[in-house]
Amino acid sequence: MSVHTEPNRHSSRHDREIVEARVIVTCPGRNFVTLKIVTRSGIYGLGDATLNGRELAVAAYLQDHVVPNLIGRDAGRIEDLWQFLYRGAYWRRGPVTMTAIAAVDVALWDILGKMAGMPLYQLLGGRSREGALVYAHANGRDIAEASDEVGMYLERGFLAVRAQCGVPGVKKAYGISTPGKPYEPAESELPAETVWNTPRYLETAPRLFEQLRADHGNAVELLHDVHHRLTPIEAARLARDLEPYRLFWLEDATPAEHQAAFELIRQHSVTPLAVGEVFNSIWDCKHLIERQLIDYIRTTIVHGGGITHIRRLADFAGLHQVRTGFHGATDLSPVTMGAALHFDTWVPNFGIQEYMFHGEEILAVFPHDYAFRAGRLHVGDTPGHGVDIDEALAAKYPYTPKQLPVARLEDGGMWDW
Ligand code: CS2
Ligand code: MG
Repeated sequence: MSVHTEPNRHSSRHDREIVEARVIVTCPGRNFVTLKIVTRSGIYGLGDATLNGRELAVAAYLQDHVVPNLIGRDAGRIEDLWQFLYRGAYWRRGPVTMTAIAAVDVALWDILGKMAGMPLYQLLGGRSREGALVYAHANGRDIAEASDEVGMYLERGFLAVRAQCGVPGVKKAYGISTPGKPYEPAESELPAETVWNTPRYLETAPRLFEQLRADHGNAVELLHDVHHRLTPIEAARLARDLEPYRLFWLEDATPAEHQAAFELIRQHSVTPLAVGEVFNSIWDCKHLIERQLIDYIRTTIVHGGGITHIRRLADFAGLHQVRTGFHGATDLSPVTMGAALHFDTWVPNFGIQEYMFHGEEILAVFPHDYAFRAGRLHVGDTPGHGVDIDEALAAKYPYTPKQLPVARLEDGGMWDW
Protein backbone atom coordinates (compact mmCIF):
# COMPACT_ATOMS: atom_id res chain seq x y z
CA MET A 1 0.00 0.00 0.00
CA SER A 2 1.40 3.39 -0.84
CA VAL A 3 0.83 6.25 1.54
CA HIS A 4 0.51 9.64 -0.02
CA THR A 5 0.89 12.76 2.08
CA GLU A 6 0.27 16.20 0.68
CA PRO A 7 3.28 18.46 1.21
CA ASN A 8 2.37 21.35 3.54
CA ARG A 9 1.86 24.39 1.35
CA HIS A 10 3.86 26.54 3.78
CA SER A 11 6.79 24.18 4.08
CA SER A 12 9.08 25.93 1.65
CA ARG A 13 11.90 28.11 2.87
CA HIS A 14 10.68 30.80 0.50
CA ASP A 15 7.20 30.95 2.12
CA ARG A 16 8.64 31.04 5.60
CA GLU A 17 11.00 33.93 4.98
CA ILE A 18 10.53 36.77 7.45
CA VAL A 19 9.73 39.88 5.41
CA GLU A 20 8.68 42.24 8.19
CA ALA A 21 8.77 42.58 11.95
CA ARG A 22 7.22 45.50 13.78
CA VAL A 23 6.93 46.62 17.36
CA ILE A 24 3.47 47.82 18.42
CA VAL A 25 3.18 49.88 21.61
CA THR A 26 -0.32 50.54 22.92
CA CYS A 27 -1.94 51.69 26.17
CA PRO A 28 -5.59 50.59 26.40
CA GLY A 29 -5.57 51.36 30.15
CA ARG A 30 -2.03 50.01 30.62
CA ASN A 31 1.02 49.72 28.38
CA PHE A 32 1.70 46.69 26.20
CA VAL A 33 4.49 46.02 23.73
CA THR A 34 3.75 43.46 21.01
CA LEU A 35 6.02 42.10 18.27
CA LYS A 36 4.41 41.12 14.98
CA ILE A 37 6.50 38.98 12.63
CA VAL A 38 5.25 38.59 9.05
CA THR A 39 6.35 35.88 6.59
CA ARG A 40 6.39 35.98 2.79
CA SER A 41 3.31 33.71 2.68
CA GLY A 42 1.38 36.40 4.61
CA ILE A 43 1.15 34.32 7.77
CA TYR A 44 2.11 36.35 10.84
CA GLY A 45 2.81 35.60 14.48
CA LEU A 46 2.53 37.69 17.65
CA GLY A 47 4.74 37.80 20.72
CA ASP A 48 4.27 39.83 23.92
CA ALA A 49 7.27 42.00 24.88
CA THR A 50 5.83 43.87 27.88
CA LEU A 51 8.07 44.63 30.87
CA ASN A 52 6.01 46.71 33.30
CA GLY A 53 7.43 50.21 33.82
CA ARG A 54 10.33 49.52 31.41
CA GLU A 55 8.30 49.00 28.23
CA LEU A 56 10.29 51.25 25.91
CA ALA A 57 13.60 49.60 26.83
CA VAL A 58 12.35 46.32 25.34
CA ALA A 59 10.72 48.12 22.40
CA ALA A 60 14.07 49.78 21.55
CA TYR A 61 16.02 46.54 22.07
CA LEU A 62 13.71 44.84 19.58
CA GLN A 63 13.50 47.72 17.14
CA ASP A 64 17.18 48.65 17.05
CA HIS A 65 18.96 45.36 17.72
CA VAL A 66 16.68 42.40 16.96
CA VAL A 67 14.39 43.29 14.06
CA PRO A 68 17.29 43.99 11.61
CA ASN A 69 18.54 40.46 12.38
CA LEU A 70 15.19 38.84 11.61
CA ILE A 71 14.54 40.11 8.10
CA GLY A 72 15.31 37.48 5.47
CA ARG A 73 15.57 34.62 7.99
CA ASP A 74 13.60 31.37 8.00
CA ALA A 75 10.72 31.66 10.53
CA GLY A 76 10.80 27.86 10.85
CA ARG A 77 14.24 27.83 12.50
CA ILE A 78 12.88 28.62 15.97
CA GLU A 79 15.66 26.92 17.95
CA ASP A 80 18.44 28.39 15.85
CA LEU A 81 17.02 31.91 16.12
CA TRP A 82 16.71 31.51 19.90
CA GLN A 83 20.37 30.47 20.13
CA PHE A 84 21.35 33.28 17.79
CA LEU A 85 19.65 35.91 19.98
CA TYR A 86 20.86 34.40 23.28
CA ARG A 87 24.37 33.08 22.60
CA GLY A 88 25.02 35.30 19.67
CA ALA A 89 24.30 38.54 21.53
CA TYR A 90 27.27 37.93 23.88
CA TRP A 91 25.40 39.90 26.65
CA ARG A 92 23.20 37.22 28.12
CA ARG A 93 20.07 37.07 30.26
CA GLY A 94 18.42 39.92 32.17
CA PRO A 95 14.77 40.98 31.91
CA VAL A 96 15.09 43.27 28.87
CA THR A 97 17.02 40.77 26.72
CA MET A 98 14.97 37.73 27.74
CA THR A 99 11.66 39.55 27.19
CA ALA A 100 12.79 40.57 23.70
CA ILE A 101 13.89 37.00 22.92
CA ALA A 102 10.55 35.70 24.25
CA ALA A 103 8.62 38.02 21.94
CA VAL A 104 10.45 36.62 18.89
CA ASP A 105 10.14 33.03 20.10
CA VAL A 106 6.40 33.18 20.83
CA ALA A 107 5.71 34.91 17.50
CA LEU A 108 7.61 32.12 15.69
CA TRP A 109 5.70 29.35 17.53
CA ASP A 110 2.48 31.18 16.62
CA ILE A 111 3.55 31.18 12.95
CA LEU A 112 4.45 27.48 13.13
CA GLY A 113 1.01 26.67 14.53
CA LYS A 114 -0.72 28.68 11.83
CA MET A 115 1.39 27.01 9.12
CA ALA A 116 0.61 23.57 10.51
CA GLY A 117 -3.05 24.45 11.09
CA MET A 118 -2.68 23.35 14.71
CA PRO A 119 -3.14 24.94 18.13
CA LEU A 120 0.10 25.50 20.01
CA TYR A 121 -0.60 22.87 22.69
CA GLN A 122 -0.74 20.28 19.92
CA LEU A 123 2.72 21.25 18.64
CA LEU A 124 4.12 20.92 22.17
CA GLY A 125 2.90 17.34 22.46
CA GLY A 126 -0.85 17.56 22.89
CA ARG A 127 -3.29 17.87 25.73
CA SER A 128 -2.48 16.65 29.23
CA ARG A 129 -5.64 18.16 30.75
CA GLU A 130 -8.97 19.68 29.80
CA GLY A 131 -8.41 23.08 31.38
CA ALA A 132 -5.87 24.99 33.48
CA LEU A 133 -6.75 25.55 37.15
CA VAL A 134 -6.52 29.31 37.77
CA TYR A 135 -6.46 31.56 40.81
CA ALA A 136 -8.09 34.96 41.09
CA HIS A 137 -6.98 37.94 43.19
CA ALA A 138 -9.09 38.90 46.22
CA ASN A 139 -8.10 41.91 48.26
CA GLY A 140 -9.56 44.30 50.79
CA ARG A 141 -8.61 47.24 52.95
CA ASP A 142 -9.13 44.96 55.97
CA ILE A 143 -9.69 41.28 56.71
CA ALA A 144 -13.49 41.47 56.44
CA GLU A 145 -13.37 43.12 53.00
CA ALA A 146 -10.83 40.59 51.73
CA SER A 147 -13.01 37.73 52.99
CA ASP A 148 -16.07 39.14 51.20
CA GLU A 149 -14.09 39.27 48.00
CA VAL A 150 -12.95 35.65 48.39
CA GLY A 151 -16.65 34.76 48.77
CA MET A 152 -17.48 36.69 45.59
CA TYR A 153 -14.90 34.70 43.59
CA LEU A 154 -16.16 31.41 44.99
CA GLU A 155 -19.66 32.35 43.80
CA ARG A 156 -18.20 33.00 40.36
CA GLY A 157 -16.86 29.44 40.25
CA PHE A 158 -13.21 29.92 41.22
CA LEU A 159 -11.57 27.00 43.02
CA ALA A 160 -8.45 28.92 44.06
CA VAL A 161 -8.06 32.49 45.30
CA ARG A 162 -5.07 34.60 46.29
CA ALA A 163 -5.85 36.86 49.26
CA GLN A 164 -4.18 40.10 50.36
CA CYS A 165 -5.42 42.66 52.88
CA GLY A 166 -4.43 46.07 54.19
CA VAL A 167 -2.02 46.24 57.11
CA PRO A 168 -3.01 48.52 60.02
CA GLY A 169 -0.75 51.56 60.01
CA VAL A 170 0.49 50.94 56.44
CA LYS A 171 -1.04 53.50 54.08
CA LYS A 172 -0.80 51.71 50.75
CA ALA A 173 0.04 48.02 51.03
CA TYR A 174 0.97 45.93 47.98
CA GLY A 175 -1.97 44.16 46.34
CA ILE A 176 -4.76 46.38 47.66
CA SER A 177 -6.89 48.24 45.13
CA THR A 178 -8.16 51.77 45.24
CA PRO A 179 -11.86 51.42 46.26
CA GLY A 180 -14.11 50.85 43.25
CA LYS A 181 -11.20 50.06 40.89
CA PRO A 182 -9.49 46.79 39.94
CA TYR A 183 -6.02 46.34 41.46
CA GLU A 184 -3.43 48.08 39.27
CA PRO A 185 -0.04 48.97 40.74
CA ALA A 186 1.48 51.12 37.98
CA GLU A 187 -0.79 54.14 38.30
CA SER A 188 1.57 57.12 38.13
CA GLU A 189 4.25 58.50 35.81
CA LEU A 190 6.88 58.46 38.55
CA PRO A 191 6.87 55.76 41.26
CA ALA A 192 4.41 56.29 44.12
CA GLU A 193 6.25 56.09 47.46
CA THR A 194 4.74 53.65 49.97
CA VAL A 195 5.77 52.91 53.57
CA TRP A 196 6.31 49.39 54.88
CA ASN A 197 6.06 47.91 58.38
CA THR A 198 7.12 44.26 58.78
CA PRO A 199 5.98 43.64 62.39
CA ARG A 200 2.41 44.86 61.62
CA TYR A 201 2.30 42.66 58.51
CA LEU A 202 3.53 39.58 60.37
CA GLU A 203 0.68 40.03 62.86
CA THR A 204 -1.99 40.59 60.20
CA ALA A 205 -1.32 37.90 57.57
CA PRO A 206 -2.01 34.84 59.81
CA ARG A 207 -5.19 36.52 61.13
CA LEU A 208 -6.37 37.00 57.54
CA PHE A 209 -6.04 33.29 56.75
CA GLU A 210 -7.54 32.20 60.07
CA GLN A 211 -10.63 34.26 59.15
CA LEU A 212 -10.75 32.99 55.56
CA ARG A 213 -10.76 29.35 56.70
CA ALA A 214 -13.45 30.16 59.29
CA ASP A 215 -15.61 31.93 56.65
CA HIS A 216 -15.05 29.70 53.62
CA GLY A 217 -13.94 26.29 54.88
CA ASN A 218 -11.13 24.09 53.63
CA ALA A 219 -12.26 23.25 50.08
CA VAL A 220 -10.98 26.48 48.48
CA GLU A 221 -7.28 26.69 47.62
CA LEU A 222 -5.82 29.83 49.21
CA LEU A 223 -2.64 31.59 48.09
CA HIS A 224 -0.71 34.60 49.35
CA ASP A 225 2.00 36.87 47.90
CA VAL A 226 4.61 38.38 50.27
CA HIS A 227 6.11 40.27 47.31
CA HIS A 228 9.74 39.93 48.46
CA ARG A 229 9.33 42.03 51.61
CA LEU A 230 10.64 39.72 54.35
CA THR A 231 14.10 38.66 55.41
CA PRO A 232 14.69 34.88 55.31
CA ILE A 233 14.13 34.39 59.05
CA GLU A 234 10.95 36.53 58.99
CA ALA A 235 9.74 34.54 56.00
CA ALA A 236 10.41 31.31 57.90
CA ARG A 237 8.31 32.58 60.78
CA LEU A 238 5.40 33.60 58.55
CA ALA A 239 5.49 30.27 56.68
CA ARG A 240 5.32 28.48 60.04
CA ASP A 241 2.54 30.72 61.39
CA LEU A 242 0.46 30.03 58.26
CA GLU A 243 0.78 26.23 58.46
CA PRO A 244 -2.60 25.65 60.17
CA TYR A 245 -4.40 27.32 57.24
CA ARG A 246 -2.96 24.93 54.60
CA LEU A 247 -2.02 27.43 51.87
CA PHE A 248 -1.68 26.22 48.28
CA TRP A 249 1.41 28.42 48.27
CA LEU A 250 3.25 31.31 49.87
CA GLU A 251 4.80 33.41 47.11
CA ASP A 252 8.05 35.41 46.99
CA ALA A 253 8.54 35.04 50.74
CA THR A 254 11.99 36.66 50.53
CA PRO A 255 13.99 38.14 47.62
CA ALA A 256 15.52 35.24 45.71
CA GLU A 257 18.73 36.65 44.25
CA HIS A 258 20.40 34.58 46.96
CA GLN A 259 18.73 31.27 46.25
CA ALA A 260 20.25 29.50 49.27
CA ALA A 261 18.26 31.86 51.55
CA PHE A 262 15.28 29.56 50.97
CA GLU A 263 17.05 26.77 52.87
CA LEU A 264 16.26 28.66 56.06
CA ILE A 265 12.53 28.81 55.27
CA ARG A 266 12.45 25.09 54.41
CA GLN A 267 14.15 24.17 57.69
CA HIS A 268 11.27 25.73 59.61
CA SER A 269 8.10 25.11 57.62
CA VAL A 270 6.11 22.81 55.37
CA THR A 271 4.06 25.64 53.80
CA PRO A 272 4.49 25.19 50.00
CA LEU A 273 6.60 27.93 48.38
CA ALA A 274 6.36 29.63 44.99
CA VAL A 275 8.97 31.91 43.44
CA GLY A 276 10.11 33.24 40.11
CA GLU A 277 7.97 35.94 38.45
CA VAL A 278 11.07 38.16 38.30
CA PHE A 279 13.39 35.41 37.03
CA ASN A 280 14.52 35.28 33.42
CA SER A 281 16.25 31.94 33.00
CA ILE A 282 16.94 28.50 34.48
CA TRP A 283 20.09 29.92 36.03
CA ASP A 284 18.02 32.14 38.34
CA CYS A 285 16.35 29.11 39.95
CA LYS A 286 18.76 26.23 39.39
CA HIS A 287 19.72 25.90 43.06
CA LEU A 288 16.11 26.43 44.24
CA ILE A 289 14.90 23.61 42.01
CA GLU A 290 17.79 21.15 42.41
CA ARG A 291 17.59 21.39 46.18
CA GLN A 292 13.77 21.29 46.14
CA LEU A 293 13.62 24.55 48.05
CA ILE A 294 10.42 25.56 46.23
CA ASP A 295 7.28 23.75 45.10
CA TYR A 296 6.15 26.00 42.24
CA ILE A 297 8.13 27.95 39.66
CA ARG A 298 6.40 31.16 38.49
CA THR A 299 8.68 32.29 35.66
CA THR A 300 6.45 32.64 32.64
CA ILE A 301 6.94 32.76 28.92
CA VAL A 302 7.23 36.53 28.35
CA HIS A 303 10.00 37.22 30.87
CA GLY A 304 11.79 33.88 30.56
CA GLY A 305 12.93 33.69 26.94
CA GLY A 306 9.72 32.29 25.44
CA ILE A 307 8.39 28.80 24.97
CA THR A 308 11.77 27.42 23.86
CA HIS A 309 13.43 28.28 27.18
CA ILE A 310 10.46 27.82 29.56
CA ARG A 311 9.96 24.31 28.17
CA ARG A 312 13.51 23.47 29.28
CA LEU A 313 12.88 25.08 32.66
CA ALA A 314 9.64 23.13 33.17
CA ASP A 315 11.29 19.83 32.21
CA PHE A 316 14.15 20.52 34.65
CA ALA A 317 11.62 21.44 37.37
CA GLY A 318 9.67 18.26 36.68
CA LEU A 319 12.71 16.14 37.52
CA HIS A 320 12.58 17.63 41.02
CA GLN A 321 8.79 17.49 41.58
CA VAL A 322 8.54 21.26 41.16
CA ARG A 323 5.36 22.28 39.31
CA THR A 324 4.54 25.35 37.22
CA GLY A 325 2.49 28.27 38.56
CA PHE A 326 2.90 30.92 35.89
CA HIS A 327 2.74 34.63 36.57
CA GLY A 328 -0.42 36.09 35.01
CA ALA A 329 -0.80 39.65 36.29
CA THR A 330 -2.50 42.24 34.07
CA ASP A 331 0.84 43.69 32.98
CA LEU A 332 1.36 40.52 30.91
CA SER A 333 -0.69 40.90 27.75
CA PRO A 334 -3.41 38.52 26.53
CA VAL A 335 -0.76 37.24 24.07
CA THR A 336 1.24 35.89 27.01
CA MET A 337 -1.93 34.54 28.62
CA GLY A 338 -2.81 32.68 25.43
CA ALA A 339 0.67 31.20 25.00
CA ALA A 340 0.87 30.32 28.72
CA LEU A 341 -2.49 28.55 28.61
CA HIS A 342 -1.41 26.38 25.70
CA PHE A 343 1.71 25.55 27.67
CA ASP A 344 -0.40 24.81 30.79
CA THR A 345 -2.65 22.54 28.72
CA TRP A 346 0.37 20.47 27.69
CA VAL A 347 2.98 20.64 30.48
CA PRO A 348 2.95 17.41 32.55
CA ASN A 349 4.05 19.10 35.80
CA PHE A 350 1.38 21.81 35.75
CA GLY A 351 0.35 23.31 39.09
CA ILE A 352 -1.81 26.41 38.64
CA GLN A 353 -2.07 29.57 36.50
CA GLU A 354 -2.52 33.11 37.85
CA TYR A 355 -5.52 34.88 36.28
CA MET A 356 -5.98 38.56 36.97
CA PHE A 357 -8.45 39.61 34.32
CA HIS A 358 -7.82 42.29 31.72
CA GLY A 359 -10.41 45.04 31.28
CA GLU A 360 -12.76 45.26 28.31
CA GLU A 361 -10.64 47.85 26.45
CA ILE A 362 -7.61 45.56 26.58
CA LEU A 363 -9.58 42.50 25.50
CA ALA A 364 -10.96 44.44 22.52
CA VAL A 365 -7.42 45.26 21.35
CA PHE A 366 -6.38 41.61 21.75
CA PRO A 367 -9.13 39.30 20.39
CA HIS A 368 -8.55 35.82 21.90
CA ASP A 369 -10.18 32.42 22.11
CA TYR A 370 -9.50 31.34 25.72
CA ALA A 371 -12.46 31.20 28.09
CA PHE A 372 -13.15 30.66 31.82
CA ARG A 373 -15.41 27.80 32.87
CA ALA A 374 -15.85 26.31 36.33
CA GLY A 375 -12.55 27.40 37.89
CA ARG A 376 -10.41 26.68 34.85
CA LEU A 377 -9.27 28.50 31.71
CA HIS A 378 -9.72 26.62 28.45
CA VAL A 379 -7.86 27.30 25.22
CA GLY A 380 -9.57 27.11 21.87
CA ASP A 381 -8.43 25.25 18.76
CA THR A 382 -7.45 28.27 16.67
CA PRO A 383 -4.08 27.53 15.01
CA GLY A 384 -1.16 29.09 16.93
CA HIS A 385 -1.69 30.61 20.38
CA GLY A 386 -5.12 31.96 19.53
CA VAL A 387 -4.54 35.66 20.35
CA ASP A 388 -4.58 38.43 17.76
CA ILE A 389 -4.18 42.22 17.81
CA ASP A 390 -6.52 44.85 16.35
CA GLU A 391 -3.83 47.27 15.16
CA ALA A 392 -6.23 50.07 14.21
CA LEU A 393 -7.73 50.01 17.71
CA ALA A 394 -4.29 49.69 19.33
CA ALA A 395 -3.19 52.86 17.50
CA LYS A 396 -5.91 54.82 19.30
CA TYR A 397 -4.18 54.28 22.66
CA PRO A 398 -0.75 55.99 22.68
CA TYR A 399 1.97 54.98 25.16
CA THR A 400 1.58 56.62 28.58
CA PRO A 401 4.55 56.55 30.97
CA LYS A 402 3.75 54.66 34.20
CA GLN A 403 6.01 53.10 36.77
CA LEU A 404 5.56 50.66 39.64
CA PRO A 405 5.57 52.03 43.21
CA VAL A 406 8.56 51.83 45.55
CA ALA A 407 8.56 51.11 49.30
CA ARG A 408 10.46 52.64 52.20
CA LEU A 409 10.65 51.73 55.87
CA GLU A 410 9.29 54.21 58.39
CA ASP A 411 12.78 55.68 58.86
CA GLY A 412 12.97 56.44 55.13
CA GLY A 413 15.32 53.61 54.13
CA MET A 414 14.51 51.88 50.83
CA TRP A 415 12.84 48.49 51.04
CA ASP A 416 11.46 45.92 48.60
CA TRP A 417 8.04 46.90 47.25
C1 CS2 B 1 2.42 40.13 41.38
C2 CS2 B 1 2.38 41.13 40.28
O1 CS2 B 1 0.88 38.87 40.17
C3 CS2 B 1 1.70 38.85 41.06
O2 CS2 B 1 1.95 37.88 41.74
O3 CS2 B 1 3.55 39.93 42.09
O4 CS2 B 1 1.23 41.88 40.55
C4 CS2 B 1 3.57 42.07 40.14
O5 CS2 B 1 3.57 43.00 41.17
C5 CS2 B 1 3.45 42.79 38.81
O6 CS2 B 1 3.40 41.85 37.79
C6 CS2 B 1 4.60 43.75 38.61
O7 CS2 B 1 4.56 44.27 37.34
MG1 MG C 1 3.74 37.95 42.76
